[in-house]
Amino acid sequence: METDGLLEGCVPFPPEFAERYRRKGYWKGRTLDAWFDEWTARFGERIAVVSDGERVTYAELARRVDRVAHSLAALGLRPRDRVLMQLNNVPEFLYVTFALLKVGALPVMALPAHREAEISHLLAFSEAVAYCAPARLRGFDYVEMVRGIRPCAPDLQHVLVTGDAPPGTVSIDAMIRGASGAAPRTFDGRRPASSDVALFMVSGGTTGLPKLIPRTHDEYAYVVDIAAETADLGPESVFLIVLPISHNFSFAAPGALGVLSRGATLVLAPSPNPEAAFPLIERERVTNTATVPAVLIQWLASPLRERHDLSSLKVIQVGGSRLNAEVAQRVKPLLGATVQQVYGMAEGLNNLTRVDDPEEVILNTQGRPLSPDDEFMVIGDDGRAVAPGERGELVTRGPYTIRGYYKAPEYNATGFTPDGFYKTGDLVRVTRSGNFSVEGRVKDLINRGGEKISAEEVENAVLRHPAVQNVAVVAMPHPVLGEAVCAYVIARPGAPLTLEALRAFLDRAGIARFKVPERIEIVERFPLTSVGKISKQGLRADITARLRAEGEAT
Ligand code: OOB
Repeated sequence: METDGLLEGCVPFPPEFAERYRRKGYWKGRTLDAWFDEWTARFGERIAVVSDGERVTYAELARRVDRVAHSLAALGLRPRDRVLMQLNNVPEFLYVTFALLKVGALPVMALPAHREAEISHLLAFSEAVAYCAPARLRGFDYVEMVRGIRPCAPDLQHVLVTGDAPPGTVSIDAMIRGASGAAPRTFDGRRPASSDVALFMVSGGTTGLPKLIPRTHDEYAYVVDIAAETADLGPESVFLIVLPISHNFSFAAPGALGVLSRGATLVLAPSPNPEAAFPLIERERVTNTATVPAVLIQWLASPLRERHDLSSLKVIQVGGSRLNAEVAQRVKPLLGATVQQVYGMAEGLNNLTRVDDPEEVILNTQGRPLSPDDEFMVIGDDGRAVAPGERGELVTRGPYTIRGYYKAPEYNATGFTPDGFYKTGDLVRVTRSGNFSVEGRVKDLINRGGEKISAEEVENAVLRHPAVQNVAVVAMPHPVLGEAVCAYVIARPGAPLTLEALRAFLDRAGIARFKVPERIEIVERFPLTSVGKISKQGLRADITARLRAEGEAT
């Protein structure tokens, strides 16, 4: 029996669109877990995942996923239960994710860097019944964190951990070994329909706290399939995951799902540093990977490049933030691989340059949409399409772009056009070759090396500091990350504030480290726009000028 309709709180595709996407064969009417079963049956003895020296075949992957799924069902997980996922790049991420899909429960993809502030919001907002994380990672105790925020998460019943499971938590390792005591059982509850939500991505957010992005089986499977096609993945491909696997780029553009759909091999790196990534590329003869520009710059600059054989690399996808053409140009000579620019978003639309595009396109543009039915417009301030080649905001709809965020009717009313186009908040230009050039944005966020930070969210946290009268958070230029966080603060009279004090305060408040300002400027007043709002443009110009002057001074 299938679940009825779409999960409450989600915005459906209008029937005429859904019908078209099915008729054209984009939506195949199959759930992700059913598709997973096809892969594992077909690719049985091939190597699916390599991690920390362990090699797991597709057949073994299927067995482990089954064991975890039985254990999850025995714990009482039901279809449509939400489960917050905060695992790092370990195979357990795949076991639990596919097991949840089998049970019909819905993973919510948080990032390992999220802390109390984000996790308590995500647990509460998604009404998660379970939370899944490493017990400890890089000196941070996730179990202790979740204990502290339990009062904010009334629905939370189970904490599932990798590594040594402290009392009161459930060991994922025991589930995998089939030692959790779970009796084999079929998942006899209602089965998800392919048109229903499969999982939630988390938005970087432009307003306050992160929003949830519901992705359905049909449309997610479609974009994974065409992304794998466009990235030219085949059974011989070896794909290295260096960015967090729960991010849409690593997971589905084509990412882990695309790799497994082709019978290829996934290699999981614990970190994107050259020290971790290069030996894996050499040992596993990695052919493909996906990075953000900040990581790529690090790779290009690393002396370790000379000490490892990276000649197996064929394609390096680069996305998440704007890649500078000068950097792009050094990739082929120094790393021997072709760049594939990826301009994507967790909300849907994926744009890629194609590996056989002319060099000019590969170096200078962020690619073009994947599906023939991706529709887009580039609009001006008046909401109308700009002249061809002019800059404007990109709005889009199509067979794998959401029609609304989860339980966010007010935001959805402004975040989408009346005819269902998602407003990306990105300023783009369509080049003569028909590709996008991403040239800025209208949304108020900072893109720190691909990590999206809502200015408003950081401002709200800074405002709680007793020495702060008012604050405006803006992006400042950064040579490697592209952008970093700068806070302009009007301090309360007689209350001095240092960067160190502010950072310590925000750490204690439990906001993710990557969002904490790297610089503060104490000012008397903010520049204002003609309508009297704080001029963020003015502040960005100010910090850019200050940094330039300091650079010249040294
Ligand atoms: C990816 O997804 P998100 O959801 O973390 O961030 C989306 C935003 C875009 O709206 C744009 O502002 C920016 O990130 N962005 C880029 C870019 N790729 C993403 N800006 C300039 N150049 C690029 N190549 O970041 C994401 C999702 C799937 C695949 C790749 C990236």
